[in-house]
Amino acid sequence: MGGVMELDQVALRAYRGMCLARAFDTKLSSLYKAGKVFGGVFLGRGHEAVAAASAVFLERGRDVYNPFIREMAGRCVWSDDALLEACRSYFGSSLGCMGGKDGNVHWGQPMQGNPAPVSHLGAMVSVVAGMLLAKRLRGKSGSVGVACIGDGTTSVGATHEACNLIAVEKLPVVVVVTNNQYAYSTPNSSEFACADLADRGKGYGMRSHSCDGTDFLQTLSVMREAVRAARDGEGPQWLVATTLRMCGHGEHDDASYIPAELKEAYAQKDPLDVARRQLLRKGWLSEQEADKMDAVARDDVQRALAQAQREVTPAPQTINWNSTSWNPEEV
Ligand SMILES: Cc1ncc(C[n+]2csc(CCOP(=O)(O)OP(=O)(O)O)c2C)c(N)n1
Ligand SMILES: [Mg+2]
Repeated sequence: MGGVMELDQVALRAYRGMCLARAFDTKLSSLYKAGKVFGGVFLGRGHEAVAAASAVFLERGRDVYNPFIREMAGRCVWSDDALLEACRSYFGSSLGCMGGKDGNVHWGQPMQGNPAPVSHLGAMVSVVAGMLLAKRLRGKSGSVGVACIGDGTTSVGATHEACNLIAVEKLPVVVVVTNNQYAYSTPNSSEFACADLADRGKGYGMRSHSCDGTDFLQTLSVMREAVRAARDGEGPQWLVATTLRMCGHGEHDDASYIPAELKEAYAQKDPLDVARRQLLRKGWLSEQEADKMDAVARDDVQRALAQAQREVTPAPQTINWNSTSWNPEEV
């Protein structure tokens, strides 16, 4: 999909996903603070450019996309029903793809190539590897898998085992590492001792890419090359995008451990603002169109939330507690 689209169309698709995600995050945060959401709320503020880029070069049905907790922008790019599915998950609609049994971000549609993420950091990287290996064994070629992880997740044993397997098997996987400089409250300096996370990919034998995750067009261009290389059979790719989580780990966390100067520096380069400026400068979007896109995104969020909240919640006595049935032979 992304491969045959012109860069202006790709960029607009990605930016629309970013607007939807930001509008969703803003609304969800206020609902959480008003006590209207049960359980945790996890946002992707500051991650929108890399999240949108991680999905925009993929095709639902052919490729494998594994977002994690901060990839709402990527989910919105990947599928048109993402907003409604996210609302259904948070508000427990039994019509959602998880039957209303999740509660926040662990939803997916494996039949479309989007396995539902589990909480255990790093565990999904091997799932993406397995799905790509299965495609290879069935003689299917041309598919790419994207596994989204964080800086902290690069230090988990499960990540290491999966990345080693991906590299040894030369699977067409792009491991997208969003380095938001913290794993919960632990800063990079206490997470790893190597100079640059990009070196970890080289250590596995993957080609390594780096970008400034607040720079929308740079992130798109680096991601495009990584996905192209994986799709063209050049082997696995490792991509590190640096940004800052412009919120707490979840909305229960005030992120007071992030120095004020760092927060201020990143507030000046909010990925949404940077993307808008870049699109205006390129002439791919006018001020009016950008404002309209924002307004439409806010309306879409209101509508999806209203619909999900009207839908019936599961009845614990009668529902089927097995996970949604799916046929791994068809994935
Ligand atoms: C194996 C495992 N250990 C610990 C946790 C608890 N935990 C959830 S998210 C998180 C931080 C993840 O940091 P990072 O990978 O940098 O992603 P970010 O939240 O910064 O986007 C931790 C420690 C977990 N879910 N799984
Ligand atoms: Mg992190």
